[in-house]
Amino acid sequence: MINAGRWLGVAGLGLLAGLVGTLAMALLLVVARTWLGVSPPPEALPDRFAPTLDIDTFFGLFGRFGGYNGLKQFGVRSGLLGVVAVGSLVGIAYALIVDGARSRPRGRWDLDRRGASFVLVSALVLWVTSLAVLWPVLDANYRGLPPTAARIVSIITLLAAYTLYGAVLVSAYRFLMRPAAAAVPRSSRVGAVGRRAVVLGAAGAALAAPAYGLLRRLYDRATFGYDGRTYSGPDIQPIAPNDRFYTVTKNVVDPNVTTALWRLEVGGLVDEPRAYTYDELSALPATDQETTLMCISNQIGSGLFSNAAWRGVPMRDLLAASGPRDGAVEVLLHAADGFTDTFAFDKAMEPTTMVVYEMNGEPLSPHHGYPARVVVPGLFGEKNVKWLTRIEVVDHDAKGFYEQQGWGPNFEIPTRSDIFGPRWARAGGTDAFAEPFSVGTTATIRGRAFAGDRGVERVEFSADDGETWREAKIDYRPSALTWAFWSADWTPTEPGEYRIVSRATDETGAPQSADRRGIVPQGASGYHRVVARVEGS
Ligand SMILES: Nc1nc2c(c(=O)[nH]1)N[C@H]1C(S)=C(S)[C@@H](COP(=O)(O)O)O[C@H]1N2
Ligand SMILES: [Mo]
Repeated sequence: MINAGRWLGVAGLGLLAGLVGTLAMALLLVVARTWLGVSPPPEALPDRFAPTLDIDTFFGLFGRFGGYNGLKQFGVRSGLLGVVAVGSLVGIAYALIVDGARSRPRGRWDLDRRGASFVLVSALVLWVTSLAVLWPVLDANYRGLPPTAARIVSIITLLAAYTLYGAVLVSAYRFLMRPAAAAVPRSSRVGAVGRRAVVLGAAGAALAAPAYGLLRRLYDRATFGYDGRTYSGPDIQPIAPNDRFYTVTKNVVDPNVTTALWRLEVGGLVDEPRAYTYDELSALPATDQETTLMCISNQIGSGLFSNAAWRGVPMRDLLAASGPRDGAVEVLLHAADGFTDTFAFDKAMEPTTMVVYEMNGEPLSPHHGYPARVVVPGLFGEKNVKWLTRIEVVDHDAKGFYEQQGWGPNFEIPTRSDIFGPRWARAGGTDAFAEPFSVGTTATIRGRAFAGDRGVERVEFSADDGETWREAKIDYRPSALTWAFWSADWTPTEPGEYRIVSRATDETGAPQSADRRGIVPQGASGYHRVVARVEGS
């Protein structure tokens, strides 16, 4: 006999029990994220699928959700909703199954067997599905465990989370439906269930409060404010202060590695795999090296682009200590956030390719890869893997996080130059100086040039959109691995509109390409043009 009122009541109680179970699970997951570094499914899922998108889809989603940050927020929010939805639905289904079997004999602990099996199977199915779907990202650990240990901890945490969910669901529902004494009239039995529902709701709120508090703490560290932060403007320095160095990350919340858990492993195709602690790494002979980093997504004239003085260990020292075998093709780099990237083994063996732990005399900051990152001169930013946990020597052409989307295949930084002073602004795709120039008054145009690891030989300057060129002065050029700062004095003689342009030549004698190319898939090229308005004096 169908009794819609009863059905709804039971479903409601199942929903309540399911939500309390979900809250208990959420608390466990957020505790595990905070102190153990395990990425919960709402955070792990977007990471799992981002590399599988092609670049056009990826950028298309940026457009729909308000940039990379909007997409990240959407991903996390959908994940949270998904968890609540699954937790609620399983709770409702459980209640209906148990309720449909009130007359069935009960097993141990007075549990309905079919209901208990349903919860057990649901938890197992969730666990196995999570492992299957999330497998490639289970090796992330935001506290710094290297990949294999990280994966084991992720697997155990997920099992614990789903088990806890099932146990709390069953207990909560049993608490709600505890049989009342037979003598109690039906009306007050309903009242008893209502009172217990209130008690259970309060217990749920008690679980929700700390979970929310920890979630808030994670949210306060979230990347919404700093991902894609540029270093630009007329006041930029040859060496960027650490807190202004450009920042790019795939993460919603960056790793906060603890050196107690962190290890740097060297493994794969080597005779002797090793794992270094932070103290062991920083006790090795160190090298200081100034090197400029630039993101592949840096538009011409933009500031995903900074220079710093790094201290660390040449990667080839670490590789040599493990004895790489014949047939090594690439190094596959793994990071605490599950990020991976690769470059040629020969590049890894160049003396300037480093694993660094200091930036401008200070330990790396959490956003720039504490405790250790790769610095690989000549290759785009993404190859400079932050929060490094493992260097794996491989015998094939492996693909990293972004390369899977279709970036590359060439990640060598082409020669380029741009203008940063006086101040200019970008509007409708045109860069124009903010203030007018005056006839007869000498102004100094300042800019930067970069040629990967090939070194900037010279920079030329044109005030007539490239019709005529003259040599710019080099103001800063410490080595071939860094940007150069340049300047040129300009005294306009006629009022009007001028197009100021620069071009660089690298130390091999190759000039910067004038071809305008967008950032996809191998980084932008072309001259930086800034429009100058000259007024009569
Ligand atoms: N582990 C990890 N390393 C990473 C990234 C990341 O998301 N995770 N982003 C890469 C990208 S795309 C760039 S451009 C540089 C940026 O380094 P920065 O933030 O220190 O400037 O880090 C690279 N290394
Ligand atoms: Mo990047």
